Amino acid sequence: MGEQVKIDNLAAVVNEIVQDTQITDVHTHLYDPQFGDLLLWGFEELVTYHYLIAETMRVVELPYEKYWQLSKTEQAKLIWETLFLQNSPYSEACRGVLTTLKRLGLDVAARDFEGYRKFFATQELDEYVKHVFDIANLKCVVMTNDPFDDQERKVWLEQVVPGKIVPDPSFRAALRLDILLNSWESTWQLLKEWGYEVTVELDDISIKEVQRFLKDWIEIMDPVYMAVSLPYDFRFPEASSRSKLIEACILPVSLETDVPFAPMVGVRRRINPALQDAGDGVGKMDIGAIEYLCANFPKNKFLVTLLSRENQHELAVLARKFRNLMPFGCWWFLNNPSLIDEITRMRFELLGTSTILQHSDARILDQLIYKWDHSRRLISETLVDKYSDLMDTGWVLTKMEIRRDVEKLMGENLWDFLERKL
Ligand code: FIX
Ligand code: ZN
Repeated sequence: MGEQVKIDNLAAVVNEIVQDTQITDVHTHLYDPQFGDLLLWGFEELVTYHYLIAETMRVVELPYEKYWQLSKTEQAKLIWETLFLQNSPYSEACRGVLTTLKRLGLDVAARDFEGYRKFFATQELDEYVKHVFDIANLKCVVMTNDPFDDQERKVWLEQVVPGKIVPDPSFRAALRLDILLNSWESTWQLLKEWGYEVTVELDDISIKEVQRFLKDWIEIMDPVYMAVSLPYDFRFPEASSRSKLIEACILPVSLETDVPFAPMVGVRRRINPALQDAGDGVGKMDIGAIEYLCANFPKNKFLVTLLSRENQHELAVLARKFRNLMPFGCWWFLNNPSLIDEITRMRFELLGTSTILQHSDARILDQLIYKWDHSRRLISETLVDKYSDLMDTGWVLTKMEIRRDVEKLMGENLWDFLERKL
């Protein structure tokens, strides 16, 4: 039966296990350091995270275009002055910077902008990556890999394919397909340039050639999944190139290669274009599109996260109906303590242990430290409540069972889902 847990040390046991469990971070925008300056890291990158740009530009009078003309250091100083010194930095993105500094052993009370910059400037990147992974206690992170990004495509084709660099297994790939699926009317010409016999009309030959394009990049990247960010008004099926590409190319190749399809739905891209990456908004999607995919393609696997708070409840209910649907993460505008708490509780109550609770969405390496510090605390608190309710019924719980559950929730559910035969 294993060592039983008593109610009076439940919190300590759960917290120890949640802290000790290595995480698979299922969605990030990080890169293996061998990919060069695609990997963002360091104090100025931390402070100029697009979440903090949005928060700063709310309160300064500076015109947007003037902000973008500043140097990275000047941008960081403006954000630091505005959000951290002229206001208390308790927004989640501000707090995150300070948690990261604290976990790196720096004196947060000093408010020492120059001192923090100097600390990061003295780090040796490869050692520092290991240090960040150790602090955050990560098994691996999944990148976001876009074959349509010129700089990234060059690394894959000129360095990875010829074996000049061997990707670090701590950085797994995800084949990102926004450009293919959301802009086919222009993207088809790129594929043609690259030697794929496609036309904008997506005739039979084009369908086969897009499938070949997908399989070529799956061969190159060995992705954990194929992902796409889809707008809040995504519909499926519908009379559109995107719908045809998903049905005739993505889903058959996903089935053939056993690489799941990961629709991430709910963005309203660039509602304020002047804010660039910080200018995206959120919209509630019609969950019927996800339901149609799960119901009509029962052999396909779908990893799904949705951006609207209301959609996350609908997604959890849908996951109760379809074993080929694995919900993941508290994405973007949901990655805040109040909403992580609400969504995590709701998932425990509706899905038990059969979900992937969180991803970091880290764009900057150092963010792994705070995003996982904050989420682990919330997951631990929520689990203590759930186990306490369970023990209140007279159920006897062992430490081994808690460890088993936490390992599933923090990553094993992904790997099991990938292996599962539907
Ligand atoms: O589409 C995505 O992967 C989003 O996560 C990003 O576009 C977004 O800017 C982000 O980084 C949110 O955390
Ligand atoms: Zn993302």
